[in-house]
Amino acid sequence: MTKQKTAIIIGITGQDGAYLAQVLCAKNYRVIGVARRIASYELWRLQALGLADSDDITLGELDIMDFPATLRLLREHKPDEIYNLGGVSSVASSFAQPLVVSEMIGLGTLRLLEAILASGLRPCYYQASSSEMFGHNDTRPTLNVNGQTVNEQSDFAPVSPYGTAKLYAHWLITNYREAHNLHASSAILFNHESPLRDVNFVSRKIIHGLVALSSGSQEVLTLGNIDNVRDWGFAGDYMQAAWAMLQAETADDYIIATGKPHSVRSIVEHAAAALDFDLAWEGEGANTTGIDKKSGRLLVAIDTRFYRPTEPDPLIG
Ligand code: NAP
Ligand code: F7E
Repeated sequence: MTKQKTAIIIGITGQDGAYLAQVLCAKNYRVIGVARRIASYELWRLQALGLADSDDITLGELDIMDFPATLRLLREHKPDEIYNLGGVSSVASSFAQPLVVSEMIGLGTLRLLEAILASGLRPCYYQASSSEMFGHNDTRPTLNVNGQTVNEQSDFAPVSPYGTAKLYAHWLITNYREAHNLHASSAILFNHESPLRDVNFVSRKIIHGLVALSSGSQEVLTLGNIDNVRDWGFAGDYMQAAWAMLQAETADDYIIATGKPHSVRSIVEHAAAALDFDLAWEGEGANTTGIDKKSGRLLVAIDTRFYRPTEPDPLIG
């Protein structure tokens, strides 16, 4: 069957890349999927979705910092759509490696936009912006958070190098849309999870840790601030939204969220109940512990090394 459109996914080996590939293949796209490395072990997510050997997907290596390689890729495949998911996605890592993370997210996006202009092509463009750009309102009283939802008009006040770099990239999209008339849209994505999430993010870390404990592991699950609140959704749904954004006649910014707040603590409670633990919390703050009342075993403890120097307010979209 003749392919409907060609799309480039930058970051196809990540969580969203795998789900987006699934969405596009189902819509009869020719998918060009790139990431910095395409080693076989990096393809576990595509394998999980049955897509690693798909004839509809051409895999290749690309670092978005490499302008000539990006330009070659664009000229070779002449995409109708480009999805930029590439970059370090860990907020915690951005405190440890602020320069690397900021250059990749900020200047990586700029290089990609410049490569699009240099190619002479006019693909529709998707930018993975983040709710981390909203940050907190201690110094910005106009920010509409703390129990209320934020929207596309809310002020930004990022509190991490990751959020700050994402905001720089976000404003680039707005500028290139206006200055160069590009069909470039930003998804302001709130946290989204799945079985394909990296195990260092809190949802998978909790499930992974508690499943191990229920299978006999003695290793206590150690977490940071369990009273942090986020708006968590399912990654597969959010990638449906990513595709839909690029089908709109005009480009725009879109919040992608559920509007429902949950704490990290509540995820622990749900996962523990599903695994038949009878979880009881004891203590407060850094001295909090989670005990299985049935066996008396220590399941959860706090390790302040997982606290971040600064955290956004509860982020609800
Ligand atoms: P992920 O699992 O960490 O995937 C990131 C992808 O980018 C991987 O394929 C990674 O592969 C690739 N990548 C990293 N650096 C690159 C570079 N320099 N050049 C090309 N590719 C590069 O992240 P995700 O959860 O799928 O998220 C996708 C995007 O959405 C990210 O930009 C993230 O910041 C953003 N976002 C995610 C969430 C969320 O809750 N998941 C929320 C808001 C925004 P290699 O490292 O092997 O190159
Ligand atoms: O943390 C708290 C942590 O690392 C969620 C990325 O996709 O979403 C993601 O960033 C919350 C935070 O995700 C632990 O402090 C407590 O408040 O799963 P996370 P994140 O940092 O929110 C945003 C929107 C993105 O844009 C990012 O790309 O959980 N937390 N204890 C912990 N977090 C971790 N990782 N580990 C803990 O032990």
